[in-house]
Amino acid sequence: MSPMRTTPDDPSPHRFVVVASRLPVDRSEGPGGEADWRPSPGGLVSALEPVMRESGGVWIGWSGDAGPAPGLFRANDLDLVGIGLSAEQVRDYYEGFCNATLWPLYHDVIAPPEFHRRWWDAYVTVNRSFAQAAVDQAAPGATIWVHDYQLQLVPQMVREQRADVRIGFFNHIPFPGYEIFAQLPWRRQVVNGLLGADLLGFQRRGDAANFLRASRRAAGLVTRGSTVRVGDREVRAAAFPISIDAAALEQIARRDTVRKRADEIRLALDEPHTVLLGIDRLDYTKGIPVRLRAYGELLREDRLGPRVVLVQVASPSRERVGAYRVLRDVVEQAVSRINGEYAEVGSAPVHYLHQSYPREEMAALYLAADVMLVTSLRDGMNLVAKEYVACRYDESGALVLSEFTGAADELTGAFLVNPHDIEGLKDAIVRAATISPADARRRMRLMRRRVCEHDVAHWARSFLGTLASGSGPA
Ligand code: GDG
Repeated sequence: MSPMRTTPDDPSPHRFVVVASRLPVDRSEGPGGEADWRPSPGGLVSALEPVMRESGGVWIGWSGDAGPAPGLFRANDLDLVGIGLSAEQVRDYYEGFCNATLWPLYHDVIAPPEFHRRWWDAYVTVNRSFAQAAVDQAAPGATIWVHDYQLQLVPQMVREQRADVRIGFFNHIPFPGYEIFAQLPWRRQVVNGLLGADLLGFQRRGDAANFLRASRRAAGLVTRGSTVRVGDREVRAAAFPISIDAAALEQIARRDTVRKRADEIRLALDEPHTVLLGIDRLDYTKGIPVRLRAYGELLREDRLGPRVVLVQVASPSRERVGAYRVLRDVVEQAVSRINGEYAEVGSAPVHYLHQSYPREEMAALYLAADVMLVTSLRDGMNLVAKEYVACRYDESGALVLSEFTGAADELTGAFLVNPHDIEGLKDAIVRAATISPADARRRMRLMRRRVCEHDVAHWARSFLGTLASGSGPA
């Protein structure tokens, strides 16, 4: 797909503008060295694509590489605007302020956040270029939907220039308690940046409550119920739990090829009695080390029987950030220790895959697993838990789920755990691995109903409907 550039003097006809850290396409080199854009499938794109098409929308984002701004182009039948980041901005804004300041701070300081004034300056500059692109693209009275912690200053920066637009913001990760948030030297600027929006969406009610408290404490504003008064405006902060395209994923899981592949996976694992599965970005928020610790102890205590296997997909993530390199070593040492102690020639108790897979392979893995392990120490939602449920159309399987995920509020049929409590985690894994088919069905049915009814389209409709009406969520 080649970019079709529109001329720079094009009017700005877009009534719907998505501003997200990343573009919904990946860049590769065409045969002549020109940019070639391929769709990068993801929940957000499939949720927003219909709205984008209906309302003549545009998506503003970054390609993921350092280099000049690709500007306005068309790819995959969507209008896109690529923001350019220099190598220094990638280092200071993306790897620095986003991934080494905000990410650990917003995940309850599981890793220590670093505060550097140079990184903050880069954050302000990059947020300004996203905001300017939104201002340039928005038609009079347009709706602008800004996403995530990388762009928290954009709502205010847009509002300063455009009083005519409606601005929504959705935070995909947790919003921390005030005692933690207060560490941020730029806490007031961040709160004020967000308060440029008309509606602020969070994953859980607790996140919205934390934000309201931060508005009082860091910005000295008055809140009433779920609203903050900002001059003559009222800003609402509420929970809109994100979800997945459950029907599309179930369709993939039902394909003959995918079901056959699931059988092949079990065969390749030597037909174990129980397959445990973990699928995560290799991130310290996901609780992979505690999971391995619990599993290793269960093997030592022989509580899962001899024919058990853990498949752990840890897809590569943020490999240039120090804490992620350390985590990789910790995880890989733990895996080799368990395999060193319990493997036999030809079979290993942990299959560790530091790779990324196509969606079909992911669906086959979900189908092949008896027990899904989600043990995040902190997670805004955790879509993996919902994907597992969507794939289990025969209502079998069991989910062990950390109570520190947004998904725990909705997936009440899971075995909920405190991942810091290793004994509790071990008991939950044993109960999930030895569940009766009738109990599994009852729990899975409950979870499937929730995930199928509250899918990602429902999430987008509910957020945009609330933004349009200016009233609270249903
Ligand atoms: C953030 C928040 C919130 C993973 N490996 C592969 C692959 N994946 C896909 C999964 C899932 C997605 O990536 C991961 O989503 P999560 O929700 O689990 O976590 P984050 O990436 O941390 O996302 C999180 C989310 O935003 C949405 O608001 O839920 O709390 O942290 O969809 O399937 N997909 C493919 N190959 C892989 O190897 N194809």
